[in-house]
Formats: sequence, structure tokens, C-alpha cells
Amino acid sequence: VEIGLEDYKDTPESLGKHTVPSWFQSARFGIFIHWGVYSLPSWAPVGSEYAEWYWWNYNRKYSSTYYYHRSFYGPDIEYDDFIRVWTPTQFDPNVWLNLIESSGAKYFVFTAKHHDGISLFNTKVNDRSSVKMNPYRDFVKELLETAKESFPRLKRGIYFSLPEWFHPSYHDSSINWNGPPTNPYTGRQVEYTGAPAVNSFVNDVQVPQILELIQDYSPDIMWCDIGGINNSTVWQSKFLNSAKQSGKQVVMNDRCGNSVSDFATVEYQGINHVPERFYESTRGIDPHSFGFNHQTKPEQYATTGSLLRELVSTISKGGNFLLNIGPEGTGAIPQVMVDRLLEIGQWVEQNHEAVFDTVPYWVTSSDFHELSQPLHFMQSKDGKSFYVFSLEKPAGQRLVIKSNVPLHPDAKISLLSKSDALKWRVFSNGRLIVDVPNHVVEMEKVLWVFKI
Ligand code: FUL
Repeated sequence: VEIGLEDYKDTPESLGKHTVPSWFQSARFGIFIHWGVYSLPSWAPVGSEYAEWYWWNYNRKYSSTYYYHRSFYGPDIEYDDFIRVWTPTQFDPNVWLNLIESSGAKYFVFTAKHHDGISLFNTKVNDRSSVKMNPYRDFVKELLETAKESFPRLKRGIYFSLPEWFHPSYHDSSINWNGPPTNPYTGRQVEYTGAPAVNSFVNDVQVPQILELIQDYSPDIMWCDIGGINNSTVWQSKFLNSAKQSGKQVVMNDRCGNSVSDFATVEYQGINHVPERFYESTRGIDPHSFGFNHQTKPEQYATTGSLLRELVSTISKGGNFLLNIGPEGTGAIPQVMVDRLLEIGQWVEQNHEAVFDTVPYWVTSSDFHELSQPLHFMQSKDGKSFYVFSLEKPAGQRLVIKSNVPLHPDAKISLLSKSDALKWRVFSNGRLIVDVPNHVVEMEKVLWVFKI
């Protein structure tokens, strides 16, 4: 609780005083959920376009999605027609949250409104929502309330797209997002269902909706997207002040369209340097999509091993890893995503102390390891242990650490999963060599975690 602090004012100086709460800094791992009307068509060229951009993509004349939509649905089916046939019979917040908790994640972020402008919460601002149009459900409420009641260890995040591609009052020529929409095949103007033109998109839609989300759903994380033109900081002071009053610590990302934020975000690119500010790296299990893409074959999804390597590489540089799942339109989570999360969860549980009871050990990766053998490092909070993550099988029955590790002569080195001491020695050039006999190497399959 931020005792003694004055209320935040609606200025960048005042808002800039907010700091990243410690729960977020030590959370390390979260699950992103992209789910909405785009999860029905769920189509994009695999590995190159986001399926949640379906509407935008088929509006690009002669793109593969343009041809797909025309041949599969025909030129008269509009994106908003999907709203009316949305039957999410498998949506069960308990199932989602159970899985998220089993993955070892400490928080989740759910898409309350994506760029298609369809709110999955009960907005009073307009009728363009799952509550007012179909299937008459407040998914944000169902998910966040179930989390609060039955999964209290999970922190709750809300993703909110600041702009809407085709809102009749949204115009941003810098990113070429200009409402209202047209049918790309016939050129006809298309109705933007449920959301009439307003005087000011920011003041009449965006800000009131964020305030609804903050007041009615009390998220711990506001995960804005895109930013764009003319945004307002008005809600940010309200977010921070209402949290302060209720003794909560909240956090907001850097896509809120102004200079005020608690953490930076990177997307599908990982990070290979120690960043200057706290950050979160996100990607999907899908090779290149957040929304479900039914084109992606099970074998094209990222493997558990590669996701764990990305998790370790991210946290060892001090950041959080936000891994996305894209449930199907029905609300069912594809089996391949379930499998990945359960396997990750198993690994996280077994390596809990190295992942959560640690702080990053600030070295750039190349300082400490042979380039052929990528290593990452974490240090226990009490400073007594040191963890070395080898992303690859230790080659030649040994682990080589290049630098002068200040080792006590009695230091014990073992595989974290197997406490048998391994032999080690430090050479005069400062190299630490640990003997890792084959039978020890074979005890792990995806990541070799050593405890010193
Ligand atoms: C991006 C969006 O455009 C993507 O669709 C996705 O939501 C990602 C997390 O952020 O900017």
C-alpha cells in the first residue's frame, strides 16, 4: 500500500512517480488470452499474420485473407455477421483458470476489447458488445469474478485496444485506421453494428470504457494496446488512486498512447540485452498469432522446450514472460495449447526455487558462457545460491562457465532436480568446469538447471 503518497494527479509528472509493484516484478510468468469474434473465422496465413486481425486482413484487397473470406463465406458476409452466430458453449472460466494456474503463471490478461471494437464486457457506452448483441454474456465479468473468488493467487489483467479500426468516429491517417468500414468486394459501406458516431472517440468511447473497466471489474493490470492519436491520461490517475484507496497495487503497460507507463512491452521478438526498464515479453504458442488460427497444425506450434527457453531467457534479464493462448470461438482451448501449458507448469513446479525465489543475475549473456553453450543465470534472494540454466545439453560431459565465479572452496554444484554433488574445478584463466557425466545429462530433456 502506497501510504503517505498524495493522490496521483492527471499529469505526466505525477503519474510518472508510480513504480512497478513488487508482485509484478516477481511474477515472472503470465498467460495472455486473446478471444473474441475473430476466434470464429480463426484464419490467417500461418506464421506471418495475426488471426485476430481477420477483419483488417480481409479488407486488404488481394491478400490471402481477402481471397479466403470470399471463397469460404462469400462477399456478402460481413465481419459483424459472426457476432450473431457466436455460440460459446465451451466457455467455462473455471476450466481456463484451472489451466492457467496449472501452468505456473501468476497472472493473466484477457482481451476485453480488441481492434474490432466488440466489447466482451457490459459497456454502457454503446451496444457493440457480447452483452448487448450476442451471446448476451459478460465474459470479462465471468472470468475476473471467478478468478477473484476461486483463484485468488492469480492477478487479473485487462487488455484494451485504445483505437478501433472502423469506428465511424475513429480516424487516424498515420496508421490508416479510418472508420466506417466498407465491403472490400463490393465497395459498399458496411454498418458498424452497435456503435454510432460520436463527437469525440477518445472522450465519448475510449475513456468512459476504460473507466467502466477500472470501476466495475477492478483489474490489477491495464494492458492497453496501440496507443495512437489524442489519448488521454484522465483514467490513469483514477486507476492509480482507486487502487491506492483499496490497498491494491496495480500496473499499466507502455501502450496507453502517452508517455506514462510502468513497464515496456515487446512482442514476438524476445529480448537479447538487459533492458533499462522493467519489461514484459509476449508471444503466442502459435508461431505468429494471438487469436486462434485453425490453419496452424499441431506440429507448427512452438514446442514446450522452446517456450521454456524463452521464459528463462526473459526472466534472467529481469522481465516477465506473457505467453498467449487463443481459445476457439466455442471457448474450448485447443489441445496443443493445453498440453504446452501443463508441461510448462510441470517444469515450473520442479524448478520453482530457481524461477521464483531468485533475482536476475545481471550479466549480459555473452559474458559468462561459451557461445556454443547458451547459459542464463539467476541468484537466490538470500544471495547464497546461484542457478545456471543451460539451454542446451551440456556438451562433452561438462559445463563451462567463462568468468571468475567467486566460489567458496566447499561450494556444492548439482543439477537442481538431482542433488548429487558434481565435481568442479576453476582453472587459472578463471573458467569453471563442472563435470556432467552422461547419466546426469540424460536426466533432463529440455533445460539443464544447475544449482551452485
Ligand atoms: C498487438 C495487436 O495488434 C495484436 O493483435 C495483439 O493484440 C498484440 C498483443 O498486440 O499490437
